[in-house]
Amino acid sequence: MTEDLDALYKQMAQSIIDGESELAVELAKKSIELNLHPLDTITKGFVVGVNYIGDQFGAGEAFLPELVMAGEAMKAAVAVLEPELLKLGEAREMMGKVVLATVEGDIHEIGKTLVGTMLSASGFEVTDLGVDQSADKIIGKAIEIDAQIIGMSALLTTTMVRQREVIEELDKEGLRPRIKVMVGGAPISKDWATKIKADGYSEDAVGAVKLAKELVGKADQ
Ligand code: B12
Repeated sequence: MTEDLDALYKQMAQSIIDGESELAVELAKKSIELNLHPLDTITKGFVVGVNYIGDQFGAGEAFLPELVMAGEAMKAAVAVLEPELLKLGEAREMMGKVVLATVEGDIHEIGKTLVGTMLSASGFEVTDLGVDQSADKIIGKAIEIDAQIIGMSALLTTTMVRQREVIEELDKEGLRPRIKVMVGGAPISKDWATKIKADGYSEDAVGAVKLAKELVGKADQ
């Protein structure tokens, strides 16, 4: 059984590497039939593939069309699994309001959306603004809905500086510490979060939920 499972995870990774959206969707559905944990399916299966193609691209051994197709396949697979992730959360008290966005100039959305789904499943009310969002839009929405947390994703070394801009703007307007800021994305580190004075950083969606709970003072729930 474990060997079968390993083979299935490998097939999932390969479907992303090959940019085979239909196959990725089929495999995601199969994982649900097999009652696999959706987060395992994502992290042990599909993410392995998208990371591989990302590394290949970084090394000049894969090109933009392959990156785009892998991204599409990844998005399609995660979309099948999102309702399953939401089902994992039980109804409970509202934990807090989060405005989530990928920063301006950056269109990577898969990780940000996954973080949003996990936060929703854990009782947070999430307003996902989507990708390529300016500081003004992010802060404006947070004020409008009286959010406790702003979560920002950045996947490019050229766009991670935008996270700092949002924090500086919040400081200037005297909106901290009322609005806490958490940051994430592949190039983001704890050091970066400290440097830009974010309230927290997490390297994955499970950690993002833990962090968000800490930021609203509900770490024990
Ligand atoms: C898929 C992909 C794309 C897709 C995105 C599709 C989509 N709809 O999102 C497409 C093809 C569009 C794309 C485009 C580009 N990409 Co791209 N892409 C990737 C790739 C392979 C995977 C990203 C991904 O989805 N990972 C899977 C998810 C689940 O992981 P994640 O995003 O890291 O998110 C997790 C954590 O980071 C964290 N997290 C994320 N957000 C947040 C937020 C908060 C608040 C918290 C707490 C946590 C958190 O939790 C998530 C879940 O566990 C990465 C390589 C990589 N390994 O990261 C390159 C990569 C990020 N891309 C790269 C590049 C260069 C580009 C392009 C500039 C290419 C080009 N020449 O046009 C463009 C940029 C366009 C733009 N302006 O944004 C480079 C960046 C290099 C750099 N140092 O800046 C990378 C690293 C590839 C490489 N090795 O060169 N890309």
